[in-house]
Amino acid sequence: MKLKDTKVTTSIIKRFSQDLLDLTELDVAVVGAGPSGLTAARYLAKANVKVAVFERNLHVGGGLWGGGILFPRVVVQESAKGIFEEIGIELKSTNGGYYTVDSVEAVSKCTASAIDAGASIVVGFNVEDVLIREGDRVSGVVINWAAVELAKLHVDPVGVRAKVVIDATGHEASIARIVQRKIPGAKFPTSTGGVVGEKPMWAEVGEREIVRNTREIYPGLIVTGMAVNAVFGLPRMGPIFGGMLFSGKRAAEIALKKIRI
Ligand code: 48F
Repeated sequence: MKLKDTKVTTSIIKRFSQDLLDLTELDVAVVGAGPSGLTAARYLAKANVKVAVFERNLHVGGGLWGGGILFPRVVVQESAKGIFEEIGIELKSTNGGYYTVDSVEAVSKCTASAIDAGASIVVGFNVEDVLIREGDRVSGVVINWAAVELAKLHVDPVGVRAKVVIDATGHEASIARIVQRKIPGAKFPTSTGGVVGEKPMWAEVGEREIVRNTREIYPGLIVTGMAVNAVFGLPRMGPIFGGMLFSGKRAAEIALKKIRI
């Protein structure tokens, strides 16, 4: 059979345009495809919620790939074992109730399980703004090709409507910072009323507090993962990852409640 160049072209353009059109109205938009965002997306999709993850890199996984000091293994505490096993990740027991996980396996299975549950993941898209509607509510995200930003091209972005937005952007907490910058008087439930900024590393406290503080910080905006610690001024925790997955799960539970009101 003769391969027609234009068939390759039209197949790609038709398929991706269709996929993208389908994502213009969402139940939940997750920003960032790190462990917390992927986990939130998986639980939401499992509950039949229309959810898409927008990731600015061409790869998913965020800070999970690099493990600790570039040794691609991360640590999981006893209490978080189940949430990793749920998606078939193998845990190797070390000393004193700690387990190690292969980063590549963890990224792959967090991603595959989210997709299999029905979540869409789009890479190469930067979320550069939010939509504010219905009074003062975060009602969607504003996206552009990350390549446009990298090349510093003057190209306008487009909007995507979502009932709930989840900031899973990691240390940057970039969506919370956008809301803080663009909405004068916006108040978050933090000690300063805004993004406090992450504190020095203390795994024990960081892991304990991340789930407790995973919440809606502004109408329509939920924070999860390291973005929680950045927003609330909590310590970072280094290469221990139980809290990331638990926080993603908690964000999904909160989003579900909001959607179903
Ligand atoms: O950083 P990241 O992995 O966030 P996380 O899910 O997990 C944190 C851990 O990896 C690690 C840690 C564990 O103790 O400290 O750092 O909280 O993933 C965040 C993802 O968000 C993307 C970014 O490229 C990364 O893949 N991202 C950030 N800002 C934007 C974004 C944006 N404005 N638009 C799209 N993607």
